[in-house]
Amino acid sequence: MDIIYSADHVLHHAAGELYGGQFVPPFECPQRIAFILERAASVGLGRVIAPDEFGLDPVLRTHDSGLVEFLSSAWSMWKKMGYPGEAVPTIWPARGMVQRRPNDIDGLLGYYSFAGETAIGPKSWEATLASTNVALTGAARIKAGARAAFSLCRPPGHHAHHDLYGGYCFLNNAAIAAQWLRDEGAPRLAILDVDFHHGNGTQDIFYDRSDVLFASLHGDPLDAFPFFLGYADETGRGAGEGFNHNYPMPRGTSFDAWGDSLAHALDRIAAFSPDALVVSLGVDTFENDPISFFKLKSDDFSRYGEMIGKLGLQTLFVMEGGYAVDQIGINAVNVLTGFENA
Ligand code: OKP
Ligand code: ZN
Repeated sequence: MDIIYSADHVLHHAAGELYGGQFVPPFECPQRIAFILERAASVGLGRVIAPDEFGLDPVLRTHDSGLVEFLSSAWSMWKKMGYPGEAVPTIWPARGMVQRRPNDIDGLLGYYSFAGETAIGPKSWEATLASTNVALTGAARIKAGARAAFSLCRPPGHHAHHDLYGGYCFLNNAAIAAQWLRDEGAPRLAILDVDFHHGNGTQDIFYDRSDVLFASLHGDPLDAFPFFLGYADETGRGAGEGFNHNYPMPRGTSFDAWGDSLAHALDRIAAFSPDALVVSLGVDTFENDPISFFKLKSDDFSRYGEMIGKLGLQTLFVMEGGYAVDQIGINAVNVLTGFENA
């Protein structure tokens, strides 16, 4: 399958992530993508294609215009304050406070985020737009009839809500791609999120809709980021009731149980009979991932790629997380070759 890739991802390379009470080098780093690209080349996965420009229209079909305006101007507002470091939020409109948009950049950072680990740098917005164009270009391949495409997105997207950024994500690439396919005429889409973390942003965006089914397999939010969404009883709202499926799983989950959840999710997707499938592909379910607690082995990624392939749906893979950088290429590409071998 073709790989859609933009070198512009390197424009987002924060110096620090707030973790364990310190600023550490971010787990979500540019080398992740280099390793995946290298592995894809070494197995001959497919051609590497540059993204087309889609502009802001498809972004605004999915995201709040206030968020988009904020993200595009955050760095210049931050610099005007004369701050020495990168832009990070330090206050949020929590319980008992008002949800009212302030003017000041420190207030805006909290108003438009749900978590504080993700630093905004001088060119983070440019990298974010490139990442979204990578996803949209993959979606265009699917529209054109391709069996599959791999959008090698960075920064990732699945944590970005309609009007919130956080968890390394600014714009929700998978959601924007799915909405674009809807707008181009596909009546039903399914999104399967296999990243270790709950796809809270994707759930938020489609929660009240019956035309986009969402299924997410993830670490139980009682014990894992993003903590405040992703429970099994979140099944959709209004017309969307029954079209949201969460599979939270405990610490130490290995492929036996994880694969059972996947089989269950795939049954629900098959029963929904979507026109195409978008996979939020995070490989932080790996046993050696530094910030996650599942126990999948490299071979398991091939096995589940094959399970996804057996659905027989046109499939857009959108890269999300995965922080065991040395093995990220093997694990991500195993999913894709497993899919192709189905
Ligand atoms: C992004 B993606 C764990 C800290 C978690 C944020 C994780 C964001 C994951 N102790 N920090 O879903 O891979
Ligand atoms: Zn993740």
